[in-house]
Amino acid sequence: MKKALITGITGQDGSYLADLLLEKGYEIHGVVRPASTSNTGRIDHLVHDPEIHDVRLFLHHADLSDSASLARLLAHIEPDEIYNLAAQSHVRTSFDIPAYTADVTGIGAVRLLDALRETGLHARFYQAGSSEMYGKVLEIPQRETTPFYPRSPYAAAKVYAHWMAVNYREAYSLFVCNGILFNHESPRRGETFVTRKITSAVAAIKAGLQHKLSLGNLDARRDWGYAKEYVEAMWLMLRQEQPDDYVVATGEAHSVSDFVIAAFGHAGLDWRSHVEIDPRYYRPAEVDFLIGDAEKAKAKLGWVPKTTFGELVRLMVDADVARLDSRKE
Ligand code: NAP
Ligand code: G4F
Repeated sequence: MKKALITGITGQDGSYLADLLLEKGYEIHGVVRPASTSNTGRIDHLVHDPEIHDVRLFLHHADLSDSASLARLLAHIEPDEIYNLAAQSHVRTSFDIPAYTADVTGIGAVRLLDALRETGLHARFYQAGSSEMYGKVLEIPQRETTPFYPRSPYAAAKVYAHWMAVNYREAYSLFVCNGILFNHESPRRGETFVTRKITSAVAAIKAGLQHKLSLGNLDARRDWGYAKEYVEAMWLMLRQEQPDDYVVATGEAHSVSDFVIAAFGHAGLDWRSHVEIDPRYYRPAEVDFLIGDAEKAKAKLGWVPKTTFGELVRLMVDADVARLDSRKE
């Protein structure tokens, strides 16, 4: 049985990746950062399954800011594959806590890479890179060869982690892949990211629990895909003969206002009666337009996106409506 270590297992992607790898027969080791309240909501369906928890899923306390905890874990688990998904992943927040973001999102990746090098294990390593690294884009669409131009402390930290991953691959012949993933969303998306903020508000407005939704820049355009499909691309990268870097994207861009219109429309609501602009949600520097070219992932990994933008919006709204309905029962 293959062993995988997942940092960020309590996040959106980590939870879907755990589902996928369990289906594929892996033994999973998840890094959970110690917290005073439970942070395992997205993996509770696994934690509460007695045939999975402590049988094929093991959770360990560690933190990307603590090298010793990471080294100890690697030596103890001896994983075959490592997926580094943990990060301070909120772009707006990174302007408020830039040094913390650099420490966790940037140097955290190096701590884990260096723990791998020190232990002498031959584990394959996935580093969660981001389309935010393209920032003020230098090419349309963005592909693996497009130069980076980060526009936030988060994006700068990810660029550092990306190049350190390349460096550890070249300097120490480690099997390290960078996935450059464009925005991907789901019902498990954190509620402060714009898509989930919109769909959870639509559900609350429909239920009569909320009236207004405050948003920032409605003109920003993103290449939005479905998270459940994107974690499969991570796994496929580690199946290749040679380590490499891949863009994962749909190749379609939509504005925040497109998302608003589709989400309110699906619920039969008029968005103009509910949405207001609050400059608090503007960013000191914005990324206006991201659109990816995932031809390399298609050609080498056989990965293609399946869920359309419209389907994604609808499945997220439906999930939030169902969640509120189940609370009423
Ligand atoms: P997410 O939902 O915000 O999950 C982040 C995870 O990192 C959580 O499990 C969080 O734990 C953990 N974490 C935060 N700080 C940590 C620390 N100091 N030590 C250990 N764990 C820590 O993010 P996501 O959307 O799943 O994204 C996964 C990765 O892909 C992130 O690296 C993100 O930056 C990157 N990415 C995401 C997207 C996207 O569109 N979703 C696109 C490109 C790249 P808690 O649960 O305790 O907070
Ligand atoms: O949903 P967002 O916060 O995602 P953002 O900044 O694109 O970052 C996400 O995707 C990246 C991949 O490119 C990841 F690397 C990163 O970890 C994260 O998962 O914002 C999307 C857009 C922005 O242009 C923002 O200005 O929506 C705009 N926006 C408008 N109103 C808002 C809001 N964003 C948020 N979070 N909240 C608003 O009220």
